[in-house]
Amino acid sequence: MVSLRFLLCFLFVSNVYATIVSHDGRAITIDGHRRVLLSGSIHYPRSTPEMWPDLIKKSKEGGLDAIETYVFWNAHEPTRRQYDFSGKLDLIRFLKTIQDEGLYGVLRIGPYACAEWNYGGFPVWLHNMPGMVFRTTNKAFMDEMQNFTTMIVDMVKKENLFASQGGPIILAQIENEYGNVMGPYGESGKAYIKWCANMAQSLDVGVPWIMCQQNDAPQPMLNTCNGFYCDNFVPNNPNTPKMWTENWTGWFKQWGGKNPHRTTEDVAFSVARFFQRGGTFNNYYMYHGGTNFDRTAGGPYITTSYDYDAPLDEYGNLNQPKYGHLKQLHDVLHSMERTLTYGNISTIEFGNSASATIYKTEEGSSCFFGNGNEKSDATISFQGESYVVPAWSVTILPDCKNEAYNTAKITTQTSMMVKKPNEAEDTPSTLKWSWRPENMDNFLLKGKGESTQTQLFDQKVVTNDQSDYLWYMTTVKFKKRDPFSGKNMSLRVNSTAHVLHAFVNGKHIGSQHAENGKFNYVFEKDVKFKSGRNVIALLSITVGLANYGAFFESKPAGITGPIFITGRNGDETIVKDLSAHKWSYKTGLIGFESQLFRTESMSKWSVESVPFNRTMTWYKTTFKSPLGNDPVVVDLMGLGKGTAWVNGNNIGRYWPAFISSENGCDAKCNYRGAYHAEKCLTNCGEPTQRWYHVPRSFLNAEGDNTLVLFEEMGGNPSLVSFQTTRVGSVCANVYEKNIIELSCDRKQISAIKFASFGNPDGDCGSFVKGTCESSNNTVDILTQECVGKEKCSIDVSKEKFGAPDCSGAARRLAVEAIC
Ligand SMILES: *[C@@H]1O[C@H](CO)[C@@H](O)[C@H](O)[C@H]1NC(C)=O
Ligand SMILES: *[C@@H]1O[C@H](CO)[C@@H](O)[C@H](O)[C@H]1NC(C)=O
Ligand SMILES: *[C@@H]1O[C@H](CO)[C@@H](O)[C@H](O)[C@H]1NC(C)=O
Ligand SMILES: *[C@@H]1O[C@H](CO)[C@@H](O)[C@H](O)[C@H]1NC(C)=O
Ligand SMILES: *[C@@H]1O[C@H](CO)[C@@H](O)[C@H](O)[C@H]1NC(C)=O
Ligand SMILES: *[C@@H]1O[C@H](CO)[C@@H](O)[C@H](O)[C@H]1NC(C)=O
Ligand SMILES: CC(=O)N[C@H]1CO[C@H](CO)[C@@H](O)[C@@H]1O
Repeated sequence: MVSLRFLLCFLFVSNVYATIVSHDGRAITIDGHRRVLLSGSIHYPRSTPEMWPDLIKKSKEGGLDAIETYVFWNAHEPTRRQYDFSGKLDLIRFLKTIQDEGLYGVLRIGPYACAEWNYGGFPVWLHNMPGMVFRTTNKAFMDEMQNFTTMIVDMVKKENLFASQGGPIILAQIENEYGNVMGPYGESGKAYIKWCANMAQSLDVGVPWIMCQQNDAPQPMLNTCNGFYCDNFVPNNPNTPKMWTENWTGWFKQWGGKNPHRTTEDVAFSVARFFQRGGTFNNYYMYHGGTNFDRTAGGPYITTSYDYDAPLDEYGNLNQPKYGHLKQLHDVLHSMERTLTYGNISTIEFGNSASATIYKTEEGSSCFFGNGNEKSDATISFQGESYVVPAWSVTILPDCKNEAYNTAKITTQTSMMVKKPNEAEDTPSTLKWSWRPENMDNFLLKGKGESTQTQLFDQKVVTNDQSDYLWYMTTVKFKKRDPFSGKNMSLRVNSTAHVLHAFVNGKHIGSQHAENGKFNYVFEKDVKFKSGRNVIALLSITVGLANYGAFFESKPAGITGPIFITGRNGDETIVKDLSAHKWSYKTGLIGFESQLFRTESMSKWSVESVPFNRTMTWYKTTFKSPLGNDPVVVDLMGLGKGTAWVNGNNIGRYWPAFISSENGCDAKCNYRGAYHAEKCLTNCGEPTQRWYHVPRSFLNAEGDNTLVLFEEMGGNPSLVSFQTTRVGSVCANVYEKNIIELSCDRKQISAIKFASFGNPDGDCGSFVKGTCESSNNTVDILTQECVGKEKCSIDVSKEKFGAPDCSGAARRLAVEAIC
């Protein structure tokens, strides 16, 4: 049916280069052939156009067929009907870069993205339209959603980027994970999803549409799975192939949280198991996570880094061994494309979570041996041979005889990244600073804003999200003979401000933010009011708007109250509710309005007595760009919280003062057993994020560069330094009869720090000799083969390294090389 529909469609499109994308119950078909498709998510605004070609090239070399991205509505339409597709937002250029590299594209228009992106990708002006409810049968919403979706489709069609036009895009997505939140929308939710399907179909893109996490996706929408594991997923129609659109390669990070890691072995296991159980399309979420520049982080409290522990790290470096181990898996899966997509499938269960799946065609067979047991290895007897499948792993045998790959046996090097000081500065870390205070006189002492209301408003309503900052100001008067005048009182604010700074009569009385995982709190501080007029100025700061959940658009932000002042005079208690007082509002800060962050800014800065620990302070310095091509980071250790700019480019919010809790990190991470976001954490007791990415394209290679910081809480800029990040050393720990490649990523291997063939112990960086070891000088052999080269390939064999007797146990080579 479907193929016929698309076929008919093409008879009328006179593009000879058109690619026909369709599907049947087994796989996506391209020009009539069923395909094994491996895809990876890269969100274009989370890197720069200058980085795109390298990221996409590395994705291709990593064995991917396709790149997937969301489209970010609020970035493209910041003000209603005013669009921005420049720089990092140049969607068409990104899609053409994918095309130039010869990869396919998967375009998830949504336009709801989630993605830990500010407000899930919805513009805040949309929320502020009358009668608006998101993601349901609300006319105002549907009109706007259709308008934006249509515009994106038209733009992409105009450039002939759909496969049906000879372009790279093979799949498009409407809505996103709606099935997860649909319940609360009731019947309207069901009607809405039908409307989405019809609307998408009417756009006639000539490629299939997908709906992820949507069990009731109306035909011909393809419903797909998102999750850490999708092997048990069954599509809702026999004609829909088993597709995994979000396979989480790691996890995101929140301010105050730790660094999440998902092991290479477990990611590989989840993918191999998905293909063992009939899957044919897999997308890694994320393949490159990147950076939440500017105010794009969602949340609240999502960090500026969106590294995601993805195969390509935040800066675009290979995250080894994850990148290489998955590349080998992709190569093996591609080599089996025909049997996987056309073979007859049979499965043998051996009990104890061990199973074999055989894909059989006339030409030959391919096998998967799976072991889902968390503790014990399995011995599988198959066609007269016996195979050991380690716990929580899958072995792949493209010919059903020889093991080509096992998810738990890593033969790819581990790369240890290091940060190097900026050699272009004569004396690194002695940057010369100038400063100026944020001008707050009108607010702190006069309480004078732009508008006045006798009510506390949600921050989104007032600011339209044009800024993180909103002043809420009011005055309280005490008569001279008022019994509370001059007495201790307390100010109590029931707050959903992501961060709150409170001032009374110009004096900072305290700051607060929600504890990890919670969104509201009560701020309470003692204050002494004077007789006469007192100004209460509350600065509410957003740190990314909510991006997930039913009706998430109405989750409060800012100071929604109530606000009280309370005091005691002997037995008498007074409680004044200020919530319905006259509140004066002011969006944004003066320094942002006068663009102090711009290099051309003419404002006066002082080099005298640069203050430390001063709230609401601007700092500025100049620096030389680090030499070479290695990615650049700025170490903001010593600072509190604020925003940083390099040459006027906003590199994101910083908050190194937010220390993650001491507990919950695993000294040793076990890949066996189901992964969850609390597993394999590191960085306990350290700043949540200390280093911030400065893309090379933001820098002048010659001459001076400017760094501007706006510090809210108080910090010490004297520790700030620019650094580069690169491979410091590489390690391998592999069994005999494997070939291991060591590579310093275009740098020379300078020395072999450790090498032992036998049963060495420990991990990269801390290897030690075991109880048995070859008497050959392993270090010398490796020095000869590797030192002075960018990469070397080593055959781990007894012919080369000798044959120590390890009491019958398999021998391994452990090596650490310095780059
Ligand atoms: C979107 O709405 C505007 C009016 O606000 C209209 O001019 C424009 O044609 C619409 N675009 C699409 C693609 O429907
Ligand atoms: C696959 O199954 C079909 C239907 O049972 C059968 O006709 C065909 O011969 C099988 N092919 C192979 C290679 O076993
Ligand atoms: C008023 O507050 C100050 C400082 O918090 C405290 O030292 C003092 O004891 C308080 N006085 C009364 C009467 O509570
Ligand atoms: C704060 O407000 C929330 C709702 O906005 C309410 O549930 C809570 O009880 C309030 N807390 C206090 C201490 O007033
Ligand atoms: C800044 O404040 C912190 C904590 O209050 C203090 O430990 C530190 O010494 C202060 N630094 C400077 C340079 O004043
Ligand atoms: C390593 O040892 C084996 C066996 O002991 C020997 O044949 C081989 O030549 C040695 N290789 C080197 C490079 O010394
Ligand atoms: C259901 C669920 O948790 N979905 C999440 C999948 O991962 C993406 C990216 O991390 C999130 O945006 C979704 O919320």
